[in-house]
Amino acid sequence: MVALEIVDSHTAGEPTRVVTAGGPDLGNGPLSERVRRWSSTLDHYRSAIVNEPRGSDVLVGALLCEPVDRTCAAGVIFFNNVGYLGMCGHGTIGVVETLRHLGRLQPGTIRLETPVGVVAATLHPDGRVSIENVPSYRHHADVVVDLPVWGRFVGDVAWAGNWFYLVHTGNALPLTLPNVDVLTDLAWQLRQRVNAGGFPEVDHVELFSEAQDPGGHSRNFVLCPGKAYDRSPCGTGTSAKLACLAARGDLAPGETWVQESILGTRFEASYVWHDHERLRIIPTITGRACVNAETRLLIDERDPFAWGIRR
Ligand code: PYC
Repeated sequence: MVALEIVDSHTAGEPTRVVTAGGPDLGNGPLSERVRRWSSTLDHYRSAIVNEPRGSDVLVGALLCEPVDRTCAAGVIFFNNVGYLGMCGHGTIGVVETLRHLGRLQPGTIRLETPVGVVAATLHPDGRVSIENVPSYRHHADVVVDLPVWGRFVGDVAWAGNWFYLVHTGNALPLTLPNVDVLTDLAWQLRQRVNAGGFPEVDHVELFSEAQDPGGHSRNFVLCPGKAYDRSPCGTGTSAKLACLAARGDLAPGETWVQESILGTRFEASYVWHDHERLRIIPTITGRACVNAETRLLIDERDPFAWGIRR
């Protein structure tokens, strides 16, 4: 019998399952190497933790591990229903709230090592968490996608710890829960076309409209790699949005951007230049997570779905 200690939380509606003990032994090499090892030989652990029957398509897992960089409080590897994420903004906020819940963290700033670089996370005295993401940039502007029935879309490809195709779809198709099926279908078609059109690395699609609530700057719908949509405004997605705004000169450094999710939950975001000449930014995303479960997952080899239902 394998037992894993976990803490569940949600950040602005999007769930995170932090594995605090009992996860796979990935050695102590660079985190990117540990991900390769996990995905090639121990992937069943990923599926057991986040997939049904213990989890669901929307759940993002976070494995806490020893960092290589000793200035970091911990290493963290994020994963989902189909694979592994470079970084995860809502997940990092969930990790910080989890560490606070476990009594391992006081207000202040820590560094966390991820497979794509070190991020800083600040727990504020009021419980909000700000994360300073990895350097982010617009990779390609004005990528045109023509879809049957839908017509033409023009969007940007950007990196912010994950790869995104970002496109303003306007208010004609409201980014609201009753439209989730059609939004998912549209975003999936866009992803396939963008992948086929020279950007095979893009695995997140982010649709934008005007904000629906006062004080918001934009609303988004983010489709994740395993076809689940992000209930939060997506930390890396908001970072990618800032990189595109910065590259266009549409948002100044230090200016606050309020990003609404499809649920209407919000992240506040801003950036500083990392490399002005190359239009690379360091985004900061602020949000709040709530812990909602603390338990042990049991993996019994006699269970036909011990290692999860895998696609
Ligand atoms: O918040 O960065 C994020 C994220 C990525 C996928 C789901 N959430």
